[in-house]
Amino acid sequence: MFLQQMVSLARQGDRRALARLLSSIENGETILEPEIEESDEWRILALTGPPGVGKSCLLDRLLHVWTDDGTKIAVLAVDPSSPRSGGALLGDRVRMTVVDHPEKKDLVYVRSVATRKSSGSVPSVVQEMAACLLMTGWDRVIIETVGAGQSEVRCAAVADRIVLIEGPARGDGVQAEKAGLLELADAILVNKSDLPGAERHANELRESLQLGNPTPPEVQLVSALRGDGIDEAAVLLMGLQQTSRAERARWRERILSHHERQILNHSEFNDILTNLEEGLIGFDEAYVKLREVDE
Ligand SMILES: Nc1nc2c(ncn2[C@@H]2O[C@H](COP(=O)(O)OP(=O)(O)OP(=O)(O)O)[C@@H](O)[C@H]2O)c(=O)[nH]1
Ligand SMILES: [Mg+2]
Repeated sequence: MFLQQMVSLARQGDRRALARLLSSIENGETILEPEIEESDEWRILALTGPPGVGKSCLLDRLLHVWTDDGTKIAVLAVDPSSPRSGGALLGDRVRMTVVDHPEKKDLVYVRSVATRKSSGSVPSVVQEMAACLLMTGWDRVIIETVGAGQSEVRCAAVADRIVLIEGPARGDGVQAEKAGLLELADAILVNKSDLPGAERHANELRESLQLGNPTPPEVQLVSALRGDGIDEAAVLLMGLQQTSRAERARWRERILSHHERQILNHSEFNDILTNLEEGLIGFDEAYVKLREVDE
């Protein structure tokens, strides 16, 4: 009842209802069962990359362009729980200018996902929130996530396409490769092209991607600060097709995340942990139980 009513209000543009709906998913009070559809046109796009690389600034620029034709776009900004010290993060976030723009503000919705609050699997929560936004009349959903840990990588894998945002070279090689992010990317934007080292890094990435890869993802230079390359990036991303290599990596992440979600949401999960703790059952038995279909 609550769900239907809130969905219907949110569809009519009631942002308080939408916020309540998303919070109830975030808190695990509402569980949606999103279906993963495959189509040529993406509905969920992930922007991922190291902290401070300019993801939010870039997204703000892209939103200004993408909403020009009236497309309604919602953003889920996933707050990392680990990479930087907790509290200050939200305040740290660059304010999106598009949300204050008189003609654009109704076409954009920005919502943070506080991963620290979540007791369940974060990627599942993000996936359900994205599905909820699509259900309530948003044309596209963008997930902004710091590509730092495995959980963040899985958040990105929820999306239909993944765009990796990089910055100028820092002299320590291609970090994204280590994080397993490079193989998930359908395109790469090297931001801060106004700074030295950006072009060098773009070349490093191109070289690294060409190794054993017949159809490497595109690498483009942009500057969110100056607005250079933004129109080109907006076109590239909007029409982005998935690369087969990224598709395979994404399915892998999705299966792992589904598995984790099933286990975390199992009705007996806490009891089984207690039994393990008390030595009443062993690991094998516990695991078999957790994999039994839960009614
Ligand atoms: N020089 C330069 N600075 C930029 C550019 N884009 C963003 N910045 C600056 O980089 C800093 C971080 O920008 P954000 O957009 O917050 O970066 P982010 O990747 O979203 O950061 P987190 O969400 O905290 O991971 C800000 O101080 C921006 O002003 C750019 O193209 N050139
Ligand atoms: Mg940001």
